[in-house]
Amino acid sequence: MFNRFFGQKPQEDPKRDENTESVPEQRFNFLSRTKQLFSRVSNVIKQSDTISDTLWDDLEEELLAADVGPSTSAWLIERLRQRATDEHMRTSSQVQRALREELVTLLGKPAPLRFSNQSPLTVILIIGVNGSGKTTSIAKLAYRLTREGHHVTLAAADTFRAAAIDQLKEWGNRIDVPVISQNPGSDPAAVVYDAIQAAQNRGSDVLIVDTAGRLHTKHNLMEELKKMSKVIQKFIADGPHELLVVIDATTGQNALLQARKFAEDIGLTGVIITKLDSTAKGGFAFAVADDLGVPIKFIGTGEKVENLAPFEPQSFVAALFAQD
Ligand SMILES: Nc1nc2c(ncn2[C@@H]2O[C@H](COP(=O)(O)OP(=O)(O)O)[C@@H](O)[C@H]2O)c(=O)[nH]1
Ligand SMILES: [Mg+2]
Repeated sequence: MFNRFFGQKPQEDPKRDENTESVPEQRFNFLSRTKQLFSRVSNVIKQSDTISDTLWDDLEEELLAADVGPSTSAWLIERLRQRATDEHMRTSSQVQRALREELVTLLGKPAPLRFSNQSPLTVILIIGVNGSGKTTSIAKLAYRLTREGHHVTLAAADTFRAAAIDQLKEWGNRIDVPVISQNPGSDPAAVVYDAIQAAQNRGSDVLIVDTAGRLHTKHNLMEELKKMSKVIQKFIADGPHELLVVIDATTGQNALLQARKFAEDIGLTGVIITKLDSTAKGGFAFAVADDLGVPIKFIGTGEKVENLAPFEPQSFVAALFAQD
């Protein structure tokens, strides 16, 4: 399994990312910057002659540098120390293996999208601060689902900015997916109402709702989300089926603080981490999984519509430590 990702060359040209879904060796090119930091994590372990306090201190420092985050890094070190004692570890490769195992465990099991088993229509709400990549991720997800044979409708419930509605419509045109919208400033819950009816009339099986990302008026945003959920539940008792927060990896630990506020106030079901291709802070995924307690469902790996991948913890960790 791990060997599959060994020996791959870092890919310099971001354009080469497209259409590489089916080519395993190239699937993780987008992680090249993050990998540089994780090779330092590996080196600290490899270069250590003994399993000592110095190793644990140096390792923690490198995990922090890789943006794994203070509490997650501290937890990992504690866990590894314990395992090293319990399992009588003597070699650096034992520590290396244990670290990988713990990182995979932190990320949890692969978590596919949840589809309704009661209603023909599954409703997915997408939330997150402006600029995090919500609208782009919605287009990517719609594109992916359409290719898998689903019939998708989109709802432009980010009615706060005219540009947001136009952007979603533009994506809808490009990927040939209907977008239900109203005028800027209209009630997002009314858009959702229309969109559910339209989706049902068209025989769609998935409705994805784009929402506004105004954290500075957090209360209103939460009220808006509750109202949207109520409208959805009028039609579909077990909806919404997914409430996914989009987090921009380039903003690192700050974005995590914002997402935690969402997680505390509403029932998040998962995370989409975007822009992993533009950052060395991919280690941030571990902090996200650890801190928010919901699975990472998808990752954004570029700006193109194909650049959204289901998150696979085991492959992700393997790719981080793959040697070029
Ligand atoms: N490189 C890269 N850029 C992304 C990714 N996802 C989104 N973006 C870019 O991030 C910017 C903001 O995205 P947008 O969808 O408008 O964010 P929204 O305000 O949350 O709806 C756009 O320029 C997108 O092209 C990604 O995975 N990788
Ligand atoms: Mg948007």
